[in-house]
Amino acid sequence: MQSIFHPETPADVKNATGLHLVTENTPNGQKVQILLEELADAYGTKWTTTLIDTGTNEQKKDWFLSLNPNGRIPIIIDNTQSPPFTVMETSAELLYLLRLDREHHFSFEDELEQSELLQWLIFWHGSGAPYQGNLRFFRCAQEQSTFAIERFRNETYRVFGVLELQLSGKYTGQPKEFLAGNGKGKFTIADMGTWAWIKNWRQGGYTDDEMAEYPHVLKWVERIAERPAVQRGIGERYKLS
Ligand SMILES: N[C@@H](CCC(=O)N[C@@H](CS)C(=O)NCC(=O)O)C(=O)O
Repeated sequence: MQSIFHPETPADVKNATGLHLVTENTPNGQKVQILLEELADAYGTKWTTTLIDTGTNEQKKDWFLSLNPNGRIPIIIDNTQSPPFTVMETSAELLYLLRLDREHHFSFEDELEQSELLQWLIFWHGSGAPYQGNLRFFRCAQEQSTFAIERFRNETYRVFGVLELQLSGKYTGQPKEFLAGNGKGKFTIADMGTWAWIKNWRQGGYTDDEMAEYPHVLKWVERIAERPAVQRGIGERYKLS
């Protein structure tokens, strides 16, 4: 079978043993960085990391595309599998890493609670990240399109409102600390996937007054930001020097 590695694959990627993460310290990279850091605290999980700078288009080179044809970070390479197994797409990566969450610290044993986790994980992956990502893209674009900016600004804000409904318990009578799970919920990969993006709400150009409409979302952002593993997951280890 052909190797997943290319002649130009960087040595630290090719020679890695165990779990390896190719990432950049952006919201998508941070989703997976945070879970790995949480797994390290809970189970002593170990992994190695290659940081790339997507500004240089490293992710469009053959060595990268042979690991992820979509040419985007992050990628997991699991060298404990033979041959090494690659995982692309952040939510699939979070779900893949749950194999290490033997005691269900960041997921659920109960099928219905796990379904809730999947609903919120996929809701963000499909309806939050693309809107917020496009909002940033069009706000930073050389050619300014008011129509596109307004569209993605409104949709992202609407999605924040959906999370506010879930966290406030407006229609269920059950305020929640985290997106999924019975009662007040439990901190899971659904929160990790969503938080890595929403914490950057200021970059979307939203005002304090606008976000004050979503007090439960703001409290949830703060609650998650307090976790040491979350702080490490967005911290120095992932900054290119
Ligand atoms: N749907 C993908 C999105 C990944 C993604 O957009 N990653 C960005 C960084 S946040 C990237 O690699 N951008 C570089 C590019 O588009 O070439 C996922 O969830 O993994």
